[in-house]
Amino acid sequence: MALIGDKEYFKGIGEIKYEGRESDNPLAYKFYNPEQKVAGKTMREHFKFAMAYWHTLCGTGGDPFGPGTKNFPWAVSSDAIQAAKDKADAAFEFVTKMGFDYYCFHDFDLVDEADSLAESEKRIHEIVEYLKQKQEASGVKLLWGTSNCFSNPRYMNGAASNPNFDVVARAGAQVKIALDATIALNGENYVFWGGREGYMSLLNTNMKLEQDNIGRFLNMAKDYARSQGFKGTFFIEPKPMEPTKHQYDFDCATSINTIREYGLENDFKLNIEVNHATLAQHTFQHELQVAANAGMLGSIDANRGDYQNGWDTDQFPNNVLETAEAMLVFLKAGGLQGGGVNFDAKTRRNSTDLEDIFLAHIGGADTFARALLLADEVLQKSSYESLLDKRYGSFKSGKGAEFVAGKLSLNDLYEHANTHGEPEQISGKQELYENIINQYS
Ligand code: XUL
Ligand code: CO
Repeated sequence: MALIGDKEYFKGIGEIKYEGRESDNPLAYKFYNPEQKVAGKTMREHFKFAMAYWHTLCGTGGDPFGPGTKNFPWAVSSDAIQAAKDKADAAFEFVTKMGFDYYCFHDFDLVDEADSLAESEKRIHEIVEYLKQKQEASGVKLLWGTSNCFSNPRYMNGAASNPNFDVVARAGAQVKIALDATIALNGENYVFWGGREGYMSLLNTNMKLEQDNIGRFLNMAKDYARSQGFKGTFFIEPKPMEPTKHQYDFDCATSINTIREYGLENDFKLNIEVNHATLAQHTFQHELQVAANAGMLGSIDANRGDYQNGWDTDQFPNNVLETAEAMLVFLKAGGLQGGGVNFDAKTRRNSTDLEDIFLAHIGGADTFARALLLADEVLQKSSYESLLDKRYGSFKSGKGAEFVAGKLSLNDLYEHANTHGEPEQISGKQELYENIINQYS
């Protein structure tokens, strides 16, 4: 492989190809066929699959009960820049071998943060120059960049929502540098996930000031990026909790309110993560639908949670039927606006072979592909759409249509109810809808 640099980290693994569901090759796609057209677009275009730098290259499997278990061969140099370059080599080898077109990063996934802001900025500049070359050589692109304003202890009380202005300013400097990096790498979007933007106790919190400060901060970031020629979309990534108890960007509905309240609706959309939806007690498809209704279905962080526990396990997607319900929303909304499907997911702590990272991403891509095919078949071939249409048929004509057109008053409803007697009992037919999904699986 000429494109991947001098060293090869994933030895013995070549390009992952589509071989179809009859294939027994674990290192092949069974359903993700990048050039196959579904509903007018290739799968590659629909999904814009991306690798997440943090899980795939940085996360060695540490948890509160023990250290990391994964010995990444790119994480050996004690020189920060050399280590960053090795990691970049591994990243581009991986993305290229997967046949993906995109990657995503936090600033300090790329290179370790230094002791001072100035030195950190220097390091980021250096690695960005290197990444530019890697992008050019491989054709791999940056789906989105972001800044990690949650790991460093200085952000323990928040970043943009910190009660201390000095910390807010420090977060601003970090976002400026991350925006510069994203723009230099032709990043297509920029993400804000507010892991520490929220509170642990209302007793010590001025919620109104903190939220207004976030609004000011996001506007500043947007204005700066636009002044530097950034044409992409900004995404807020909702999450209800973890690490903070009450995160301000709780779910899509809350985040849409933030976007509208602070006048950001022309520039911001949502990046929706499966496990964040479930932590908010919603389904993923619910969150996609809320975003789509607001014209803000921007991007997806693909993963899944675990039904038996209540935290962000970030497992790779593997539930076809659930993902198919999400793909119904996805297709009916006309896909994503600007974003793609980023695997914000990690292999388990005891999955220690480098090959496991490939198997995990193959499984995730196949789950989305199979779900897309299923959803498309349901829309094309089944009675699903006509059933749904019929369910709301009463709004198509007569008084129902006048109601939708805004032509009725409450008195008109009163008159209608008085002349029509007890409404007919009409079944919701949920089981029939569920059976239709199953039929095409
Ligand atoms: C955390 C999470 C983040 C964001 C980017 O749960 O999803 O990795 O995607 O900061
Ligand atoms: Co995420």
